Amino acid sequence: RIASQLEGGNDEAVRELTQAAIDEGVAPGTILNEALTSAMDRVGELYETQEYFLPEMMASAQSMQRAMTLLRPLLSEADAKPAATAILGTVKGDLHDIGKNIVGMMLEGAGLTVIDLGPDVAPETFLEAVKKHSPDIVGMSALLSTTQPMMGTTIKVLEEAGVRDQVKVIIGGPPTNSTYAEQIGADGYAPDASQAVKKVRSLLDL
Ligand code: B1M
Repeated sequence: RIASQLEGGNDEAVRELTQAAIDEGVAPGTILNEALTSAMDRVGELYETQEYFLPEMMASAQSMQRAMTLLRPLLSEADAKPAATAILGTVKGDLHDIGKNIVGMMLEGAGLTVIDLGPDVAPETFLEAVKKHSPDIVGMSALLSTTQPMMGTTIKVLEEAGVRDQVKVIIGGPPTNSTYAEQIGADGYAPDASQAVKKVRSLLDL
């Protein structure tokens, strides 16, 4: 029931059913993996087959986030370790953050811990965050052709600091593509949030 309400993006029902499951003693990790995460996978598939569009996907992702506020405090390390950690940001000079936020929601839906650095993130800020949080993934978004080169600059800064090999870097946003990702030495590109989840899973063997 939680999964089907999540697929429908029914915030209140997802929250109530999640609370009911917690009260009935269902393990938080079971609720996360068997109801919420699997439903978000299904939402990703529906988006890819164009049965769902952005509003539906965002509604489900928001329902997932609300359910996570109930579950997060209960998830002990043994019960459900986060699958991985991702740092996300829109590159320096670029204030567009709607797409990045959706990517963040979908990654959280897939069980990752997401540290969102916001829009207009300088290469040095990405670097500091990598040193501080030791993430598995660094995700960069750019919407402007004028800010897209910042992605390459950011990768160079990570390389120069000797931390590039500790993370996988993925990029996205309309001016980018897989050829560009290769050119700047990123590990992957995703055209949308659902593909971003797939790319992260394949890069990290999740
Ligand atoms: Co601006 N803007 N904007 N804008 N804006 C565009 C991007 C533009 C295409 C409009 C146009 O001219 N037709 C154009 C860019 C042209 C270009 O460079 N090629 C443009 C411009 C020029 C500008 C300004 C320069 C305008 C001006 O001031 N003269 C200015 C720049 C400000 C700055 O950043 N320094 C500007 C400002 C703004 C607003 C602030 C008003 C606002 C942003 C608000 C915000 O984000 N908080 C805005 C908006 C809303 C847009 C449009 C209308 C919509 C962008 C959007 O949110 N799309 C856009 C035109 C358009 O796209 N129709 C436009 C929805 C979003 C869900 O899609 O971001 O593509 P998207 O994200 C997708 C995928 O790309 C992918 O997954 C997401 C979800 O599926 N994805 C990733 C994105 N990041 C990813 C990261 C990944 C993986 C996948 O891995 C890490």
